Amino acid sequence: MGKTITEKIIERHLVAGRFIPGAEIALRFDQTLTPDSTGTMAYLQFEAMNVPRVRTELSVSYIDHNTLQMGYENADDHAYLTGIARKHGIILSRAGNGICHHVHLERFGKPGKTLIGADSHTPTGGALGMIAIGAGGLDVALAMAGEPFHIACPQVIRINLTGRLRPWVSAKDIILKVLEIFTTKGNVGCVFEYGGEGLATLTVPERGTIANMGTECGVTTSVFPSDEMTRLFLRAQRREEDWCEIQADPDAVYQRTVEINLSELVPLTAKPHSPDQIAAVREMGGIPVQQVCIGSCTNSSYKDLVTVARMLKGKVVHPDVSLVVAPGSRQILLNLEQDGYIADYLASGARLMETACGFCVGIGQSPPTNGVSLRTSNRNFFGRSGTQTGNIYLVSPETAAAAALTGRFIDPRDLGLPYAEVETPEFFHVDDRMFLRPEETPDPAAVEIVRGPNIGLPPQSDPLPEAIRGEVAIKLGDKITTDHITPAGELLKYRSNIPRYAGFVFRPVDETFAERAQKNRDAGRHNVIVAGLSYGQGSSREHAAICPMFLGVKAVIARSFERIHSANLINFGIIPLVFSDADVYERIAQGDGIEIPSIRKVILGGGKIVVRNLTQGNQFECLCELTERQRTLLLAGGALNLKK
Ligand code: MIC
Ligand code: SF4
Repeated sequence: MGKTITEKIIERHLVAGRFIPGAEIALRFDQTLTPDSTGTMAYLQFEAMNVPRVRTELSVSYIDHNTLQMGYENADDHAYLTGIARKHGIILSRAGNGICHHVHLERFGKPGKTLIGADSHTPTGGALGMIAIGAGGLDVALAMAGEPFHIACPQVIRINLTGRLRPWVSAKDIILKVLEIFTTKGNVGCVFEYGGEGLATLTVPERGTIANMGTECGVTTSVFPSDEMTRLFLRAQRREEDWCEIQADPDAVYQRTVEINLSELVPLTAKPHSPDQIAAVREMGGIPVQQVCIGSCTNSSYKDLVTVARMLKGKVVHPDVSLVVAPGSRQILLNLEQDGYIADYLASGARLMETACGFCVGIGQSPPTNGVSLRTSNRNFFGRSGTQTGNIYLVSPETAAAAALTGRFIDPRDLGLPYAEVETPEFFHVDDRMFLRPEETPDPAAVEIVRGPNIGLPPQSDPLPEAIRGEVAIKLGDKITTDHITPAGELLKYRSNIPRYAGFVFRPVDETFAERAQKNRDAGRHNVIVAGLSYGQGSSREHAAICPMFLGVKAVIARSFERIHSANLINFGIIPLVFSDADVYERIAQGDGIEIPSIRKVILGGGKIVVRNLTQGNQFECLCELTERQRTLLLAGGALNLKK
């Protein structure tokens, strides 16, 4: 029987287990990446492991999320990250060099390799034919220490692309179509593997847009073949020697195959507040738009930004619109400048932002009250933009530029502009001088790590208690994202200060949660979170587990969990429990007294998990599928306790 691309790459990296979908496997990771936002915590934990040099082929630390540096905290984090990189053999990509996923595609990704990153959009690397997976910082720290990563062996879904995109329809519209088909829930444990003749016209950055937003479906990763397009991209990056061909076997077997005919696609949008609320742009009825943001790891490639520059050339942004543009990397910016496009942007009145995540994670550019903001990024979760009443629509660069020019939500095909496909340059202007490389530090052991006052200790957790006794500290609905649990934006600067950051847990949905939970904890009572479907969507931030742990949360009972978050909960000793009967969710209330007796014994020896609702005088069963390894982690109170 033939093999899928996923199976071929995974098999070459197996440390334990076999390629049997659903079974736990342990994988060796060749490469790691961290952004600054999750990196500090990842490296604090790496330091606690006492491993002098990273044990990967390549580890890169990017300063890319919060480069605004309001207050001293981010600058202190960045100084810490620089010292850590020098001491432990990690490449540092300095602030201003670009967003990790763009830069990694350009300079480091290699077909056939494995990459684990402390950012949920790490699967962008799948555009180069890699198995690239997002995880919590602790799992990435373990990978840097040479430990394998454990994961359920994925089911492989083939997405077969036929036909060819029509003018003004682009890669973003493909992935929005995928989101319409698969939605943001129910895809845990799957990989999207792309194939079909439609691929021949999609360049690596366009594939990157698609792989990037597979994350919004909740899949483990997305992967493309490594083909002639891949070779051309690596050649343009002056690293053709990194190319090798990887294709699925013609008789490979997939769990499911979905066909998308590119010729039939039209410009699409994801409406507020979820990336799966898909509609055709023409259905939006030309509603007025106040803000357009072009950038992020999804859509700010050279091709994206040349397309937009050509649309703007000789015109001025509509008087009611603020247009901001943030190129994905310094390389993209340098190439745009060299080819004369920056002048077109500036002449049009576009506001050039730094090559960083910025607006995408609510660091600046919050839209006005009730404002409509069209963005080329990947997440429009409630409140993420920094304006609770903001309405964020996700669109392609073409649709974004059309709105910037007209002040309305308009299909770019209706502008009547001439269309010319942007060609990828034969060679990009490559400039690697914003990387600090390990070989530039002659005596790593002598490097002093600078720790600003905001940088705390690695998280401490207690072993699992004999029983959980406390209350339902909060009851939530479906699709609670990690942006609800631990909001980012202006609070990103507290990522290295858990006691401080914990004070904001669930702030977008319930400002009183942290205080309530803290009181329970101080009174020796445990906190339990109750939630609906797909709990923990979105970011890989392990803070969404660490901060609740700090507040004394011992279990989350939900109707279902997303992969990275559920792994993070276990990593920090919080038990993810699933209602065995969906009706119980309806009956349980916030404030109910809860007891989970003998939980230590059940986790250790197996058996039914019975939860007693002391307020309502009933009890119910929960499911908790755990591997041996996960049981050990939970009993120890988390992975760091074990590794130490
Ligand atoms: C995001 O897009 O939400 C982030 C910010 O990149 C996160 C990482 C973080 O929370 O720091 C992610 O996607 O994992
Ligand atoms: Fe940065 Fe946004 Fe991409 Fe997250 S999704 S890595 S915040 S650009």
